[in-house]
Amino acid sequence: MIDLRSDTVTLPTPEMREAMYQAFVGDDVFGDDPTINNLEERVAEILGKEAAVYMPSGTMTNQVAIRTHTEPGDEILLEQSAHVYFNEAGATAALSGAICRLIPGDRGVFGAEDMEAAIRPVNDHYPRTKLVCVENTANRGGGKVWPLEKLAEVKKTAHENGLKIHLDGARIWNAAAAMNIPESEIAKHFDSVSVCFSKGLGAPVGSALAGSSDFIMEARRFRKQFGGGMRQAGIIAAGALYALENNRERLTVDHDNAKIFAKGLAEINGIEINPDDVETNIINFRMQGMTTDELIENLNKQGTHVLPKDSITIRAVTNLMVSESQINIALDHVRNAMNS
Ligand code: TLP
Repeated sequence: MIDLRSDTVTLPTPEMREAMYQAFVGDDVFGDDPTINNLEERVAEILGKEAAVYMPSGTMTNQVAIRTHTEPGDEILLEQSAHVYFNEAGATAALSGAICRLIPGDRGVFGAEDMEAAIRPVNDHYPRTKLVCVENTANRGGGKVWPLEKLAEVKKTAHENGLKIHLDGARIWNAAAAMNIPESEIAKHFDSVSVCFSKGLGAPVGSALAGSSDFIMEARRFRKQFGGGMRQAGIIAAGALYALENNRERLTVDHDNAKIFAKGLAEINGIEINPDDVETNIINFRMQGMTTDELIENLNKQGTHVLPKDSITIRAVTNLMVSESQINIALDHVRNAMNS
């Protein structure tokens, strides 16, 4: 099976399992888990932040960040395809009572002017704009990487207008690998940063939220309120720590495989894709003469698995379980399907 549905499908390797087996653990709600403490310190160090807190999922780190930055009735600004808005089950409304205002963007990336235009003036009738969220890489944008100058402009405009700025950095590792820069060069543009270990890095569970010590102290309170306080979770944090130390550099392999897949797809009759749009490990493509459901079913039968992004677009995600030779087999499967 060639599983390109997501980079969340990766399974722990024997070495990662060994690290998890060996992990020292304790009750993390009392701050007693040495493995989680190590992980949190290491994440803060890598991102150049004062502190970090471990949580079960990227949805939780994003939503705890939003709850910590806002009060019910406040407004947050995000690009129209943001995961926080699109894929988190309405959590912003349900858990923070915050409303989302969507900014137009190009594959997940927006400009400071469009963001500034969406900030509400002070007026009793309006919600208070409190927070802007950025996603890097942009998932629904096909893994697009934010240029650093754009991040700097958005941060400057947000801070000039009294807004906080949060990064959904589920795939910050891919963005940093693609640009060949340390993650802290991206994270420095944000007040809070959410990162995931269970996507491209290949750990089985977990995410972290990083920021100032005061912010993280407050976020720990909301993690507890949202039910995210875990006990001897060093078992899973050890997988995350292993992933952090061993699987960041190899992400360029996934990016190279994504390019090979995109270029191969572009040569297949009926497939629409611009390989230049593929900057990291996510490949979005469309096709003619076949619906997404028909193509997915045909590929499933041949042993390649992808997901629909929407009713006309397919998403494939390269990951550490898929080799270059399997990418070439997956291309054969698409070719067979389009010729059937
Ligand atoms: N993304 C998943 C699905 O939810 C779509 C995927 O397969 O890509 N931020 C971003 C940018 C994400 O892509 C995801 C997961 C999350 C947050 C949420 O992470 P989890 O699944 O750990 O809650």
